[in-house]
Amino acid sequence: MNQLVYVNNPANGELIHTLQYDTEEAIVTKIEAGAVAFTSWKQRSAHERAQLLNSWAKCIRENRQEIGELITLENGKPLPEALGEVDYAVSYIDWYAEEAKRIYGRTVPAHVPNKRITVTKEPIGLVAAITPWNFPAAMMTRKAAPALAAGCTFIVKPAEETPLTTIRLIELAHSVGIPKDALQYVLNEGPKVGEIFTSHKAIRKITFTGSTPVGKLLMQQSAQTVKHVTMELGGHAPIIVARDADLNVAVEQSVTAKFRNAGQTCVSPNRLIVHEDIAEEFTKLLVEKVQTLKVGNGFDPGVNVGPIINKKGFVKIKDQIEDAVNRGATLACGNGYDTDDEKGYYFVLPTVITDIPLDAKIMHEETFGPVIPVVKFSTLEEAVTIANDSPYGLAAYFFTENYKDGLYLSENLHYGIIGWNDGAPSGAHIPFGGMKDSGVGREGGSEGIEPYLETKYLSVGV
Ligand code: TXE
Repeated sequence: MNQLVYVNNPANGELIHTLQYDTEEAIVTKIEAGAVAFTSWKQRSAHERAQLLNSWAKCIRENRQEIGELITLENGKPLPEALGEVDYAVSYIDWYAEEAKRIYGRTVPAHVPNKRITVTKEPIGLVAAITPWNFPAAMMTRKAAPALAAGCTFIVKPAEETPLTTIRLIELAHSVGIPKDALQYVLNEGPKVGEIFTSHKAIRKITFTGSTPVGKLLMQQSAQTVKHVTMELGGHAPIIVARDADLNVAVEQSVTAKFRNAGQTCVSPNRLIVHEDIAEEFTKLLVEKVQTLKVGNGFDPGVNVGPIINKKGFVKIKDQIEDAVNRGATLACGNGYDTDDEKGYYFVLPTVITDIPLDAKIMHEETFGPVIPVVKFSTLEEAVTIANDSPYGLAAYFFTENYKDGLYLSENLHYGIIGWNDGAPSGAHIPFGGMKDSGVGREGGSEGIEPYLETKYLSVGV
């Protein structure tokens, strides 16, 4: 008898759906089918693959409301945000349908007259993905679309918390003609699937979005069979607010970026680093704005901040707040929870923390919750030192009207994504990814298809 997976609504703990885990044998059978499907999928023309991706995108758009509601149901984010995620997810399919037609090779001038040298690109093979629960649609399409466009076949294990969106997206793909074995999912616990995926020789690449410890483990395991890896791991984004920043813009954008998905995004700002001359005014405006945010069930109109995904996530956030308070920090607003262990839901009030020492946990650990500390700086060099004092290097933001200061910050922040007067620098057309413990590789843009391609070089004697 297969083990059951229970999918619960994080807003009230209610059971939404019950699914069966795949057995180990079933997972291996699917991997083998994916490897067989690769030989025919890669032979389809790039134009045909693009057409199928376009049909998939169209079909998801036609079912936008249903998919959005599914995301809110299993992830908890407010419905308008969930619908925005559907649009964002589809934009990756649109983009890679076009990129499929732009996979070029080149001719290299030979070093002797009687040779011709060409370099071509080929799909890597069967790709396995492991995705998180915070963007159940977008994290899947951001990986599946470039893989399929490149000519790879694809198998994904969605997060235990949010498998329903992935399953539905794959059903829609099959309904428009993407072959069943070219795009598959498996259900089982992360560690078990991780071991099977990484040890199976037919899988040539692992693409993962999730926590840094799991990413490190998957990289180690993937080394056994020398797989390619793309790792999109955690983040701990700083926002630097310079003395000359437009405070209204800085507050508006900081709040939007921070509290989206209840702070459960890898690019969520986790540290506000504000010039000492404007810190008081900035904090006042920030707290006023944060106090307008409505917390609740993502299906209720006007809700801005939904539940925390599960107890584990909640415990981490609460521990960071308590640690800050124990070290003498002040809670400028927030400091409240609505939880029910028995039912299984966890809400955290949007919280702003001030007077916090730099060695507090929240200044160094990824928060993944609707909480943000504010610290002061006096020189830009100091701001950069605080901002870079993190094992992570995914996204960093700053607000300044000064061109030279902006260049200084953008060149000295060790992050893969920089937002200058911009709290939302993501999109299908641009490379997303981080430095240091935030991962390896980029997703999106022309860079995002490269990790699914091998380079082959042909030397012909003539
Ligand atoms: O992550 P996990 P969790 C960070 C964030 C969050 C923390 C924990 O800080 O609070 O991680 O979240 C699968 N082998 N991010 O526990 O465990 C798991 O089944 C293979 C940031 O949800 O990394 C799920 O599908 N796979 C991140 C996926 O990994 C394993 C998004 C993510 O789960 C596995 C999510 C294993 N041994 C969390 N163990 C981002 N970059 O946005 C688990 N998994």
